Amino acid sequence: MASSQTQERDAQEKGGSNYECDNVFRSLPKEEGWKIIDLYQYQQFWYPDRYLTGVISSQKHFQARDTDLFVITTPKAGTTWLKSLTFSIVNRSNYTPSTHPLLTKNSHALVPFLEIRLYANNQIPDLSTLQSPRIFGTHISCGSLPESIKDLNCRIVYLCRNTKDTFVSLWHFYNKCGGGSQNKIEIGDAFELYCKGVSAFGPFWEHVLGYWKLSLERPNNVLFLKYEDLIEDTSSQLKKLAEFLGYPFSSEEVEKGAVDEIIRLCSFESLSNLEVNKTGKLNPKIDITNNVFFRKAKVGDWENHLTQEMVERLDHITQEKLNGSGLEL
Ligand code: PAP
Repeated sequence: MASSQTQERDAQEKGGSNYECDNVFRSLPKEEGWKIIDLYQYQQFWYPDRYLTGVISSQKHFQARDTDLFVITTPKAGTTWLKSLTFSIVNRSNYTPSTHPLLTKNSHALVPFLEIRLYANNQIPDLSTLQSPRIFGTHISCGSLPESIKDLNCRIVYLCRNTKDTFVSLWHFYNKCGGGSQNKIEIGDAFELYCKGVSAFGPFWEHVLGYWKLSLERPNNVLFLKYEDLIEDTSSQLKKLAEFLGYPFSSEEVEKGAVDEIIRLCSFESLSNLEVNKTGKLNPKIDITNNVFFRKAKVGDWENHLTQEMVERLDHITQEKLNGSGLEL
């Protein structure tokens, strides 16, 4: 049985003494298979216990501005990268290469998540003093976004990644964050849960499809990107992103190397070798260093981890789920 200290800590992480939230938790389906996190099913998606209160609190309290920009992803789609690129594009006139905030801060600190950071633990942050454009991140599913984001037609950049690499990256991530061996999850067990749609902010396919459909309905407000395209042709994807965000590169800037400079600064090699990303932490109270966000950054690493049977099964599910949508992953 959990000690009273553990219960108290769990309660605090979940937003604790708030009876309303405790009641919500009690009424929701729960999955414990990922070991390091318990997942609760809320509005058809699975949320890690410690972030669900942030989802609910942001739904209640977050008030968008029409100038806000949102970086939205499924976990492990390349969030850290896209946040770095977006922040760098929007703020490029404010910094020189030697004073750039990305040199000393992880992009999750510069582009905070609504549910994981700002509204976590039932906090209600005062975001009214932030200068526009404010840039926020979230993994919240399309249907559960705080309403004002869609009401105000805020600009959303959504990034997805092929199912197999996303799964492998997620599995590695939770094993790295897990600490002791008691929290390690076998790849086969993780795979079974993932195929059932039980993963953080999953089901993966429904998450992607929700934003894919929104991008078709509102092409001027939702830019749908793929990690593989970003890797293959970073330069043209970056220009497209800048255009969409309302910060296009002039030809003079391109000639002077502004695009290449951002690509270099935000590259995996550059970011992963910075001290802040090797030994720094987002939360000093939690023993997880920023290097968990940097592993291989390769397309097709799934080949090193998945059996033929797993590949066929995941491909089959992906095909079935995306059938008729016009989206290929
Ligand atoms: P998050 O959703 O939890 O924030 P996210 O940043 O999406 O995590 O996922 C990390 C993945 O992006 C890692 O992929 P891998 O496990 O297959 O290696 C990580 O290596 C990759 N990544 C991080 N930074 C970059 C970057 N600058 N360029 C390309 N890929 C990156």
